[in-house]
Amino acid sequence: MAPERHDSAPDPSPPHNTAIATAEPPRKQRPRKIGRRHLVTRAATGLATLGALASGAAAVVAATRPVAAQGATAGPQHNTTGGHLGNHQGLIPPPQGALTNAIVAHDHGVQMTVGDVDTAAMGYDPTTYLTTFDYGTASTLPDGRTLRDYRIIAADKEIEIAPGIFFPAWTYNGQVPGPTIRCNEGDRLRINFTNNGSHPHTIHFHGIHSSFMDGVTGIGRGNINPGESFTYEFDARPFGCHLYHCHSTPLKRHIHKGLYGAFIINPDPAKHGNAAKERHPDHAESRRWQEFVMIMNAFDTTFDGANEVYAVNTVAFHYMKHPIRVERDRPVRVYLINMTEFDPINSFHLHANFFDYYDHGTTLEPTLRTVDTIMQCQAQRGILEFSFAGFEPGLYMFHAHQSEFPELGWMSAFEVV
Ligand SMILES: [Cu+2]
Repeated sequence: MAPERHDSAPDPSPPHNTAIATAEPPRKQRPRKIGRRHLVTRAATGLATLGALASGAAAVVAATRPVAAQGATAGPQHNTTGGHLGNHQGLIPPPQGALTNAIVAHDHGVQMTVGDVDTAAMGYDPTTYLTTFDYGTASTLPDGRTLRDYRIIAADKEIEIAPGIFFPAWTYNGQVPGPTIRCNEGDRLRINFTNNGSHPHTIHFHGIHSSFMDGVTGIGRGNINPGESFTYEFDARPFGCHLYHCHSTPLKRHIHKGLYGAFIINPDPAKHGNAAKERHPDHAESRRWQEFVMIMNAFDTTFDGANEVYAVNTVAFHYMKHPIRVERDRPVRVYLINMTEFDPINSFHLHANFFDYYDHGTTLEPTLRTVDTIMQCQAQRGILEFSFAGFEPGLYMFHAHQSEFPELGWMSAFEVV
């Protein structure tokens, strides 16, 4: 059981930079209650693992003392794009770039995790995930249509969702979210699925297909038991921003453990006209766009049916520490999906800008225009389109607007250059 920190408790694990930490002026140290649990804000010393947490600890990580960063300045260091991001205390380690100098917190404000997860060890990098699309292995059917074969393997795997916080996930292809499956409208898809996990699983696609291929417990092929394989086969329709996930029971546990991914079907310009070319990589019109896949997710690290860590694409605060680079003269398209379990909704708010929104991505005309906040229930999704053309270069935040979620990890930034 991990010890919970109290005012009088000695620090069982000193911060990396003891010299600087002790040079700080005396401050009253007390755990900050952030939402349901205390969130981690300390050096990445690997001080807590899920096993310890699951054994009864009340806090995700029971330490809140800010760790001074070497070289951090004592005075304000305001960025030109966001004064409230000024560096007053140096709560995080030395930043990686000039612009990221601005990403620090007031001592009375938003906190974030210190250090970074080991993306190499995890075999998954949220930055790479944003722009990685799996088009499968393509071949041509006798009728001239494109056939795409995909391989998806379910397996149990421990993943790092915040520095030192490990979660025993169930994964598709060893990552959470699973790979982004992408194709063109009308393609024939074959999803070769093998369950190497410890529980029965399925793949349920949001799309149009037969009952037998629906990938739910008790209907059609139903559960794929450990060691079994099955090939889901159907045509890619309708175009849009969709998802896939396990539909074994209990559903909330199978989803929350990490079995989900994005499923994008590009619209066919032959059916829908020139506007479809903007979203279709085979056409030059699409190439000016900067496309990113974002799945809003969360993790219940104590298995009590409530989340402790929130994120886009799994790792808390990843895009605050590694802002998403955007060229301001090229438009941005975000494929946004909510896979958060246990909370009824999640949301996306963009700072200093507005976007057009395409609910489910199934239309080529926006379903909402000129909004800066959108909410989604679980499995709802849509496409956001916006531009920073003419904007001042700098950092532009985006985050959930349920204020608890950003404080627990769902806080991000674009770096507009
Ligand atoms: Cu499952």
